[in-house]
Parts: sequence; structure tokens; C-alpha cells
Amino acid sequence: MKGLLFISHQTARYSTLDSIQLALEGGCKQIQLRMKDTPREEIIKTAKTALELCKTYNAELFINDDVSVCKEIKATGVHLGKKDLPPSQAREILSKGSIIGGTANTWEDVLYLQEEGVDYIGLGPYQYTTTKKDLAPMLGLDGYKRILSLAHNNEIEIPILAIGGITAEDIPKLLELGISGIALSSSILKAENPIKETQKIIRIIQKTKK
Ligand code: TZP
Ligand code: MG
Repeated sequence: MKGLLFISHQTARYSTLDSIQLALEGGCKQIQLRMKDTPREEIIKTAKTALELCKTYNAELFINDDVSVCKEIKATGVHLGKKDLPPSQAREILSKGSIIGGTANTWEDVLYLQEEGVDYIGLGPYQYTTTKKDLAPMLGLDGYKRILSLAHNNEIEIPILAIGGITAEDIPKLLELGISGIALSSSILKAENPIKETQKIIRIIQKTKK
């Protein structure tokens, strides 16, 4: 997992599917479907449409929280938080080759996720954001610096994405610390033109990664 991962979100202006469509039009190739407090049937219905949309754009779809939804619609993978199924158990349920990611807020979480055999780690939050309820303490650049250097010293090679309140301006300094990619939502959906903002963010990532 590298580059941009767009996290879907419902806002006053956009539905979950609108948000996905905008990111895809902007060139994003990795989408996470994140629908909190929603009945499973509705998540399945939206996920099926989201998957078709992603296929049209040659993009991959990841499902937040729910392994069974990922399995049922045959998404590329699943992102598991601390209250979800442990990644090693998800691995037993999903088909071979499924991508499993996990959330880390601390260095201890990173170690746990390594033991659980995740394919990537979403480490955050970088800054304050209203997108997620019950936000863990903010890491800031210093927090990332500390955890990434521990990961390096312990030869952990799992791709780590930064998440939480990230804007285009924050991206170069995060990538320069050794972050593999960026997961974000609100800076795209709050932009006047979300498609152009997505394009801009992808350009920044590609330029910094060179
Ligand atoms: N976890 C921490 S922030 C977040 C998740 C799932 C959502 C994305 O945050 P933002 O600030 O909208 O980019
Ligand atoms: Mg979760």
C-alpha cells in the first residue's frame, strides 16, 4: 500500500458514493469504504456500487471494519480498527491475497500489528479531525518521527500510511520521514473542487516520492 488512500465520507454536500466518485475522477486508485452507524444491508448495497465504480476506474476498494462485507462483495481488502476482528483471524476468513490493514495509534500498536501479520498499517492521527469520533491523541510530526525510527531500528518493513487531518501541505514532510502513503478524506471533501484537490495531492505524492 502506497500513494493515496481515499477514505469515503458522507458530508452535507456529498453522499458516500459521491465522495468516492470524486476521488476516482481525481485519479485516486485506492478507496476505502467507511460507513459508520449504518445497517449492514445498506453497507453491502453501497459497497457493491462502490466496487463497480472502482472497477470502471481501475481502482481498488477496501472495506473498513467489516471482514464479512469484504468477503461477500470480494473487495481487495479490509481495514481493521482496534475493536474489529484481529487481523490474523481475518486472514483465515478472507481469500488468499486479500490485503489486510490495521490501525495503530502507538508504537505498541505497530508491534502488535506486525505480529498479527498485516499488509499495511494506518498510523495516526497526525492532527485533529472531526471525521473520526473518539480520536486518539495526535501524533504530530514528532510522533511519526519517533515511531518510524523505532520501526526502522526494529527492521519492520510493513508500509505505514499516515492518517488524520492531513492536508496537501503536510504531505511532503510526512513522506520525507519514511511514510509510504497518505490516507485522507476531509481535505479533499472540504476543497472547493475535490477532483482538482485529489489531482493535486497525487501530484505532490508522486513528486515527493521521486
Ligand atoms: N482515522 C483517523 S482520521 C480518519 C480515520 C479513519 C478519517 C480521515 O481523516 P481526515 O481528517 O478526514 O482526512
Ligand atoms: Mg475501524
